[in-house]
Amino acid sequence: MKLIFANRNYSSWSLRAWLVLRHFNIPFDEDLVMLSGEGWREAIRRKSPSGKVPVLVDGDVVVPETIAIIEYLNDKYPAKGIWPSSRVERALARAAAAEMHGGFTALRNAAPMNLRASHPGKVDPDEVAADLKRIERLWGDLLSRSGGPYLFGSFTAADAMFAPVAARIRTYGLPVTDVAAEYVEAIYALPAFQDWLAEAIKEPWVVEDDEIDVLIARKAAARQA
Ligand SMILES: N[C@@H](CCC(=O)N[C@@H](CS)C(=O)NCC(=O)O)C(=O)O
Repeated sequence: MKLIFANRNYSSWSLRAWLVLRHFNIPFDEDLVMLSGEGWREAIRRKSPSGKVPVLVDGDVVVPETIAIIEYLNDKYPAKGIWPSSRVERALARAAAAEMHGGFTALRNAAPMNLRASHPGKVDPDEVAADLKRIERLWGDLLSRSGGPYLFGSFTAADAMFAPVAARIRTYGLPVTDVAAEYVEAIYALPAFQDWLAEAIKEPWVVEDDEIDVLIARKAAARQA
């Protein structure tokens, strides 16, 4: 089995799928593609039917889309506990994952994942306030239900889905409740997350579209135009 994924520093969707594979000790090979450089989009399109990563390749089976990858892994390794074991908790976990997949666009656009960076104060809190409020509520409800440290007690795919949000909160020093801040620390404490981070910070590549200083400069130029 092989996971095709992009720059560890920037690729939030790659991180999610990779965390599930690594945390649940599923053997896989890695195929790293770039999100920058000459012809990068075409290079991804040659490997990915959707033109996006991550993509899981298992023999003849080619699975794009993070949620589909997680479900494929859950079907293939039902004993691993990728989703919570109870039906009710599985429903809540899948709902949280779906909400993450389809939403929080203000946060995702205003605060791109950039693991090696530290940019406190560079994201306008008003731009992300509504998304953060919902995330705090969602995390708070699930953590008080489970007792933590992860959303359903032990780490599941729902946590993998939110790991990039935890990283954004840390990188941009976003103001969150103590409960949410503690959950961010729990994500950072996960050995699989630390493994990814250790490689991410070594990467030399810069993706300008995901650099907050570039985005701030572009906004200022647009205002002046
Ligand atoms: N809906 C996709 C989103 C994947 C995605 O947007 N991946 C980004 C990298 S984090 C990508 O491939 N971008 C390349 C592009 O948009 O051309 C999923 O759930 O996996």
